[in-house]
Amino acid sequence: MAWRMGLVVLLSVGLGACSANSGGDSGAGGSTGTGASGGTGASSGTGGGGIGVGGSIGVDAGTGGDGAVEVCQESVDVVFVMDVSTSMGPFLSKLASEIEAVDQAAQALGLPSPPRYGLVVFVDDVLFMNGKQAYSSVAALKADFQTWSSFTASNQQVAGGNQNNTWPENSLDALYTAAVDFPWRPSGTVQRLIIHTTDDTFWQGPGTQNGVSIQHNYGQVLQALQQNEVRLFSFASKLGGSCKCLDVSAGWFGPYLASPALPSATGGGVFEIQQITSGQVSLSASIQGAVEGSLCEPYPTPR
Ligand SMILES: [Ca+2]
Ligand SMILES: [Ca+2]
Repeated sequence: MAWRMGLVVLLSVGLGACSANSGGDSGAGGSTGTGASGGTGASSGTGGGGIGVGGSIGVDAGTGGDGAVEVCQESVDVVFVMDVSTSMGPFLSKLASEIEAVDQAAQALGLPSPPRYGLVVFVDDVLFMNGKQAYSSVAALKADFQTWSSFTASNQQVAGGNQNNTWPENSLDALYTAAVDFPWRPSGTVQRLIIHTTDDTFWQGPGTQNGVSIQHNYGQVLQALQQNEVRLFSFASKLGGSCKCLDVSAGWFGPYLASPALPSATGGGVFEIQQITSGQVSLSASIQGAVEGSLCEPYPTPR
């Protein structure tokens, strides 16, 4: 299965990535040798350069189409970043019921190591579940999805109390902590994905909103995703606010001010949450597509 998956990717742009990875690996190996024999600060500097050179050689070989067949194998880390405000109950219960199918589909790809999962929940405040660590089992992740699905009826902040009486939620701080604080495995061998949901717009930090400190702004979140090579897949809404008539698509479906949409700028994607909750589009198939479509793809160069 991994072979077939690898080939599909190689036909498009995967060869460059795979070659770059192997080039980078050998470059790193060589640099270790240089550092060991030289044993000076200058040698370490040379070694660092070697990694870069190795990577660029690999890319050249890939784009040159030398016909070499390499099978790229990558695993996947997925952090779910979920809006748990009142209207999100149906989406969360659907996710709870489909997460095992999502995991089984990922396992069936024959990845080098099993997928790992993390969970961040937010309203106006943010909570990184499971001590910011990967879950030890899909059953434990599912149990937390069910707990937070029930929580949505409370209309409270995730820390409890303080009713959520504002329409924007804190997607930005939630995405930031997921990008920066999750113990992602190395990006050369593992794709790093965030599956994010919200049905409204977001607070732009810094500031205080609904009694909660909002810390990060849009540009900081974009940078955190890019620096950590994390792809963002968002299940978001185009219309929101109290009337469900305001345009809340900015940042998810299109640019926010002068900055590109976070999903497209990070090599991810965006889905309309209403199509998921209405059953028009399969949630599990959408997440499977995000995983399979990301494997062995090079992370986009920030502009
Ligand atoms: Ca909301
Ligand atoms: Ca709010």
